[in-house]
Amino acid sequence: MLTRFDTARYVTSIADLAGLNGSQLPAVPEVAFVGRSNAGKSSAINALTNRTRLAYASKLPGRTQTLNFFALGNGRDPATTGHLVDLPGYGFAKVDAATRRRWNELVGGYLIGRPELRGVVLVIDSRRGLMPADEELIGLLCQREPERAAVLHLLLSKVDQINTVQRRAALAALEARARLLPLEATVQLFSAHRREGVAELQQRVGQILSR
Ligand SMILES: Nc1nc2c(ncn2[C@@H]2O[C@H](COP(=O)(O)OP(=O)(O)OP(=O)(O)O)[C@@H](O)[C@H]2O)c(=O)[nH]1
Ligand SMILES: [Mg+2]
Repeated sequence: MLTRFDTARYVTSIADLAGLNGSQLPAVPEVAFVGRSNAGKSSAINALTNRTRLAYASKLPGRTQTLNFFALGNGRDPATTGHLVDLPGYGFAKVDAATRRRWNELVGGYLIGRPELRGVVLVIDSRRGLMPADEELIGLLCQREPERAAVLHLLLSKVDQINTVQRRAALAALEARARLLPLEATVQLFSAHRREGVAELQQRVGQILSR
């Protein structure tokens, strides 16, 4: 059976907030993928949609600089019922002030103000854990109007790189942090390379899109 994730297709890349407001995108529920540069956002979207190159997974950090929209359908029905949005990464040291300002305006404006945003998948390299820049991003999400509150799904990525004890520790630390957040937050382990946690991610993203 075709799931909504199998029908995912690239729609458009948006470079600034004016472009977002002027876009002809249908107003359907959205889930955004955010995280530090190189955390594994694009790889997570590819794994989620059973594709190898839907969201281009780059080896160069900081490659994605636009909001990249992917449309989800409903089985064979081509009508768009939801969007996945791949956001530019942050926390990459070698970026100039102008790029940083553009990022703040675009991603901050999107996360705080986008009416269609239902939830955010925050991708965190499981070898590093939650970093200050991730906390700042969660802070942006917490600035949304209460009636437009979005949920957070914390994805501990690249768990193929750590052992069982480290996995347990990383999960426990993040769950402890999640419990203290002023928004609904869930946590899971994930590996795009080994396709671990793909079904769990599909289920959670599906739930968030149906909120
Ligand atoms: N070992 C391992 N490496 C991974 C995994 N997922 C992604 N990577 C690697 O991590 C690097 C970054 O992956 P991307 O998916 O491009 O990361 P991103 O967060 O989209 O990066 P930006 O778009 O630059 O912000 C690539 O070299 C991937 O091959 C994983 O599950 N395991
Ligand atoms: Mg990317």
